[in-house]
Amino acid sequence: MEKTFFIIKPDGVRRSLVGLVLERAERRGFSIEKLQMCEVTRDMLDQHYADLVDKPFYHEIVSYMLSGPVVIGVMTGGDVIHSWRKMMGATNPSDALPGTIRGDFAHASDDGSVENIVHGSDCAASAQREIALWFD
Ligand code: IDP
Ligand code: MG
Repeated sequence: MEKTFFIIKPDGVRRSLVGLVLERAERRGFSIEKLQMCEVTRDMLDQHYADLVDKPFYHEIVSYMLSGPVVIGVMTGGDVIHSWRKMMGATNPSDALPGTIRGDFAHASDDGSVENIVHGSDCAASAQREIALWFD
């Protein structure tokens, strides 16, 4: 069965949206295979977002992702990688459609940060890499 890696980011935990996010996944028919609350370290974040560390906005990602505890997990199901990305919605909450997690529960910030509640692996190779990084 296909697996994807997800994070309920600090804003999701802070706003008590953990149950709601997991419920959406489970209602869709996906199974939560692993689930853990944790504090992200700078080192883990740099590895997780290795493709973004050189971006000018990376400091925004760091202060956002280190601003509080997160919930990390693995979920399984048919086409879960692509389907979970669709359920999350567009990266920028301004572009995220109603009906998606980001479109229903996030909005654009005015300080440059992009706080969007959830992460999901973007392809099979990322899912494999991220699951190994966070759970091995
Ligand atoms: P994704 O989470 O939809 O896959 P990515 O482009 O992989 O989007 O970016 C990772 C995360 O970095 C985003 O979810 C968001 O929190 C943050 N981010 C992306 N672009 C920007 C930006 O331009 N400014 C600030 N933060 C950003
Ligand atoms: Mg991404």
